[in-house]
Amino acid sequence: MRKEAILITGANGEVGHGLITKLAQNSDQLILAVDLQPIDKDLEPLVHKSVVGNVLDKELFARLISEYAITAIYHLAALLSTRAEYTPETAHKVNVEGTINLLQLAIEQSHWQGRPVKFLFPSSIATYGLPGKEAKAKAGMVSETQYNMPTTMYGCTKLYCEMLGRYYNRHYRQLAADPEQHGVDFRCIRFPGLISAATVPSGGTSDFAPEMLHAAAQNIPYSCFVRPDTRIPFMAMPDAVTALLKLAAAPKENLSQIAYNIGAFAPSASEIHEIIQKTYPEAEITFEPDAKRQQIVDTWPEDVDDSAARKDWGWEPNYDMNKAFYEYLIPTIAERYQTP
Ligand code: AKB
Repeated sequence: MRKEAILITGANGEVGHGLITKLAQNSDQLILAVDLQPIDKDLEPLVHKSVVGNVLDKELFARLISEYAITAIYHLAALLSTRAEYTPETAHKVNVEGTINLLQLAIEQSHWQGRPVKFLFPSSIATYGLPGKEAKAKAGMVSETQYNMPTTMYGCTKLYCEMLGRYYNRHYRQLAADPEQHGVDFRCIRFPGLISAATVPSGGTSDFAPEMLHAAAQNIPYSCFVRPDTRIPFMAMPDAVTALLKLAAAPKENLSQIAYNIGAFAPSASEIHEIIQKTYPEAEITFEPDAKRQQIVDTWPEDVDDSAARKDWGWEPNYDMNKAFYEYLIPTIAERYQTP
């Protein structure tokens, strides 16, 4: 008999860290972790098995399913928005083909198990493409169906993978003589910029907020690559992990859509600067906008309308901006860098 397990790709990433920690605390399900790098030391004791490998490597997944029945997949591996612009075709390969490989694995596993396998997918505010900063200010909160015109390869791949998820969920091989019995139970969250105390992100365009904070805590000068008035939604990492687990646990019949916005707080870069400067008055933070990265952030919304998530599966952030900084980020980061 194969053992039942949850599969997590991109396990070493920001979300992976928080998710594995929480899953290991709250359930006895076996966790299979896949990442390009060997699993981080702090995660090692929490997972049943870790595999170093690429989401494009079908053999790797074939070997895993010979041993395990995968009951749920958290497919976190992706190239983020800034990095993807340097190698757009590679980003397309990793983000889209990687997702198809996992969707295919999910559908095969659904057949074996006679029930849909859950597939949790982190999408992003990068799926939006507002025409510019005036339109952005005018639009305010955007709903899931507005401005789906991403300008980055990352945004394009995320939006397309949402569509693929819908296809595998509802329409897979719709012309076959034996139409799909189970499908993949695909559920997706469009995350805002995430801020974690445990990890510093790399390759994203919303990274200015976590970079500013981690630099200040280490007393390293930081030059912010967007204008002070730049506003996008952000969220503390524990809320992002809670949201994934909450969406995963929601009764299927309550879910009226495939992809959900979730929001928490939507500060400008200067408001983030102010709160950091209050705790670290010595911090050397300057603003030197990079016109090209700024252009990307100017296409992302100021805030998101998350009423569908609130209604369908009870989404509610636990951390507003003050709580995120004063009760989670600043104390945890101080401990990490041993600052007073
Ligand atoms: C990025 O900046 O690429 C990500 C995102 C907003 O999805 N953090």
